[in-house]
Amino acid sequence: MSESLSDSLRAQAGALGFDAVGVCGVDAIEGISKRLDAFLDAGLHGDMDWLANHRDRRADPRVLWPQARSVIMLGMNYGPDADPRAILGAHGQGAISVYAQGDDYHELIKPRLKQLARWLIAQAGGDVKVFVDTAPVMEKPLAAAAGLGWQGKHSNLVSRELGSWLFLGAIFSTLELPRDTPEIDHCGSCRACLDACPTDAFVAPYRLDARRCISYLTIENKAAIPREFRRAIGNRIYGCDDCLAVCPWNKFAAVGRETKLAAREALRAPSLADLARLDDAAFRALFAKSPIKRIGRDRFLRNVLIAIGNSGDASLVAEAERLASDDNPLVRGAAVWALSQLLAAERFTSLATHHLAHEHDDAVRAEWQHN
Ligand code: B12
Ligand code: SF4
Ligand code: SF4
Repeated sequence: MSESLSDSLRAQAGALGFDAVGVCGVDAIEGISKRLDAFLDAGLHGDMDWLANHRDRRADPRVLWPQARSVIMLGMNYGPDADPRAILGAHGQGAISVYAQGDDYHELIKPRLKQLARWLIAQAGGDVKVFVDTAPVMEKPLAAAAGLGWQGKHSNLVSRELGSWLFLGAIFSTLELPRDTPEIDHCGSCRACLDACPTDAFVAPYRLDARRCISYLTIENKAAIPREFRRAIGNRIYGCDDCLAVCPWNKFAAVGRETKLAAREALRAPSLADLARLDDAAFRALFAKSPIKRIGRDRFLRNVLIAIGNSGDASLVAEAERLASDDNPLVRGAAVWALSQLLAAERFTSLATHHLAHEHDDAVRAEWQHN
């Protein structure tokens, strides 16, 4: 590819809404499999079995697609217009992580990647495949190799120009494209992200124990949230931004320019009482086109009830009491925990006696009996 094609690729990517673009070879992350194995063998991925499947493909783009010669990595800035930590601990409101306050980035970025890929084929030929998030592709190390930034101690990609708020996507191409210079680590002695984590999820710098991460606990985890993390979760009801938000490199971050990724007013500081009343249909309507719809009403209400339990707000007792009789045991169990936090011991014990008479789910019974 000529330099001018390289320049036009950047211009075209910019016109399609991407804020960062770089190219690396398919051999750029040789040696990463040791680190992936170390992460998986230590069980740090929890129940995300899909991360452990096809390890060889994930660790090496050449195994995923032998014809590929280059990887074009794209970044889209979703920088927030306010500090996402401002809502933490807010009375009666839930905190939704920045990435989930707008439209689902998967649905936005994939068509843009395809458009860019089609443009590339029209200009220079070759064949392409596009990926965002869900394929066995290690997007962060590839983006670092393509010069978009470096993996910070929180393990996400940090850009000198854009800070931490970048979604990543990849185009694999059969063309030999000129490569960019990999970015080097600029964390230095900083450890702000490691110290900011509410659940102590970092076993070491650059090494996250996903099982302790609030993002995993509130999004990926399908079961009850383990007791040891419930208080620390506070009012975070979907994902967490603390380690990103604290990074000093965000002083260069700009507000994202893609309006579809901007926060919906209804999701900036939603009322826990309103969320607690969502049935399936209302959940689907509120979260149409949002990534939150993926976890479904029951898991979402589980999260809302943890936040209600942490609210110290007696006016929310009625919601928790009603949900202690919900059809779904995951919701009932979380409602019981919320009641255990909000009610005086005597009142809780009397409710427990009443509910235990007809509660058949072992996990929910255990919640009633725990306190
Ligand atoms: C699984 C996953 C998760 C899991 C596990 C996260 C993790 N750190 O692995 C959970 C559910 C916890 C999660 C949470 C989040 N995620 Co996520 N997630 C992914 C996914 C699908 C795969 C990541 C992966 O491969 N993990 C496996 C581990 C082994 O990989 P790794 O983190 O690169 O591990 C490296 C380090 O351990 C390093 N290492 C180990 N030892 C050492 C030592 C030294 C000295 C060094 C330098 C490095 C080093 O080497 C390993 C290999 O590179 C990617 C999409 C994709 N396909 O890549 C999105 C992705 C990483 N997530 C993303 C986002 C936005 C988030 C959240 C911010 C969402 C939120 N607000 O709640 C949080 C951030 C939490 C955090 N601190 O990481 C973005 C990150 C964008 C960016 N700028 O980096 C991605 C890329 C999705 C996307 N397409 O934009 N996520
Ligand atoms: S997203 Fe939150 S819980 Fe997860 S590692 Fe970062 S600060 Fe910790
Ligand atoms: S907060 Fe500090 S240690 Fe963490 S990623 Fe940013 S610069 Fe690196």
